[in-house]
Amino acid sequence: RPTHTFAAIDLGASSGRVMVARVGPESLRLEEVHRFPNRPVRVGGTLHWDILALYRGVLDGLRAAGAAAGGRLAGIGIDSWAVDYGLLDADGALLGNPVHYRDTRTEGAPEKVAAVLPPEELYAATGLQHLPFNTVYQLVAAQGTPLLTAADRLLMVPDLISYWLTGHTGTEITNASTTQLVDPRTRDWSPVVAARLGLDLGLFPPLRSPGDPAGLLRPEVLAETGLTGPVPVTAVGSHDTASAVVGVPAAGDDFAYIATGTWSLAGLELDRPVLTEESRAANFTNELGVDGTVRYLRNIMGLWLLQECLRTWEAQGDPQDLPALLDDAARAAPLRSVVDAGDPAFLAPDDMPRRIADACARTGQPEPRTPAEITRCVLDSLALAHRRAVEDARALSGREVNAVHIVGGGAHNTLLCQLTAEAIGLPVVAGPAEAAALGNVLVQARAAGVISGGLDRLRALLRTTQTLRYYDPAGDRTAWDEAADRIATGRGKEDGT
Ligand code: ADP
Ligand code: LRH
Repeated sequence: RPTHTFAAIDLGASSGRVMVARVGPESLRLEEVHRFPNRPVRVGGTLHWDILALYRGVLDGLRAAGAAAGGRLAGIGIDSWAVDYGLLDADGALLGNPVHYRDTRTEGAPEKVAAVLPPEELYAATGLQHLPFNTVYQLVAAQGTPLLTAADRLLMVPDLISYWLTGHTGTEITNASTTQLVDPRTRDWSPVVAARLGLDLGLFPPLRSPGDPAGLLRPEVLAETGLTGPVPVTAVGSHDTASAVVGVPAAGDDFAYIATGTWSLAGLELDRPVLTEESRAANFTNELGVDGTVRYLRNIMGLWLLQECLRTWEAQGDPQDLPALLDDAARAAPLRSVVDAGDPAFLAPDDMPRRIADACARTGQPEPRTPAEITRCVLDSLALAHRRAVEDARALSGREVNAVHIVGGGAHNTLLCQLTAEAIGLPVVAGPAEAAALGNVLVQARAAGVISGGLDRLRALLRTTQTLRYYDPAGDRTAWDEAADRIATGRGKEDGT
């Protein structure tokens, strides 16, 4: 049977990668052709994405993809992390450099927004979890600045890369839903929210959906990458988490997913949003998914906690080898100290081992000291946060859950997968690690007519072609209950409740 070769550009907060997939009606083979680090840059007191370095990584990756595919690609799709954007002037030139969601410029913006639009009303209109960096807060923080005033258009990061590759603009809906300016019921902008906050929706190019054409590679891109035209770019779930959820190899609908990379995004796929006050209080988000679905999930701090520990140890002259560290962590005392992986104290880049030890001390637990103890604390804490998110999602949506899927880079972390299975008390299926790239190419291949069917059909192809690992929920649940109580008590103390 003939196969077609597609490229997925997947930009994560820790690395960007270009993957090539050979897809046929019953076959799917993914190959990484280029990976490059994503290193933010602080300049003038502001934390930026190095967007041109990322774009260079994209071009290098497309050149490598062309080399792997004999110069011919059937299509390209782009996904990246959410919420961030670039501004263009009327000539289409980039104004300034996209700001990183971990920058502190949004401090005070949630309070400013709440003064004109109470959190209850904002949630009822947009269904988005309160995260201090949602695009809406970034825009309110930038209101009146020369840059925003000069802007003619605003492009979310994957739409910006797509614009540079094709010369055409658009706003892909799954990523637009992370701006907190979209109504998840209508799957369209919320003019009421924008008007109340004085934000101009005219900055956004028209909405497009996964599967829509996004333009052809420009001649200068073909020349630079050695690709033979025409090469179509197709809109995919351009929010990486939307593509990762397409890449969950589940059968049926009684599953929860945890996309674990820099963040852990844990929740359910639903066909309509849950906009209740209980859902807002539990800080659950209703992001939009592919094929009219809703991604009902909670953002959990994720492996950022470990990445930032590794960065700190390295800066302190004590670099760690990740596989050896994870082996040591597996032998460290379990559940000795745990932290709340939703604590905003962990959001910004800084000394993470210190912040973790401080959080343990604040909640009356022993301070982890060695890298192995700190790593065990991080992984136990993530497993607990995964459990809480899955239990809350079940209770708030009424959906039955019988299996948990872990996808993303964290699927390689066998200790995290095992701890998550034990904490939740349900079987865990781990993999694929590159779910976002797979979800990206599956949507392209379907749009190109190479494969057909709904998400269930795309997932069936994953089950027959990808390697998965299974984890049994063995062990003593009472230890996890007791640790969960410690976090709840700590949270209570910090809230003053
Ligand atoms: P993002 O897309 O947010 O950049 P990824 O999904 O690529 O993140 O996940 C990156 C994380 O996955 C790393 O920080 C690391 O913790 C984990 N990871 C990747 N490979 C391995 C591995 N071989 N063993 C253990 N953990 C791994
Ligand atoms: C994961 C992710 C997540 C967002 C965050 C900003 O890469 O897209 O879904 O909340 O980055």
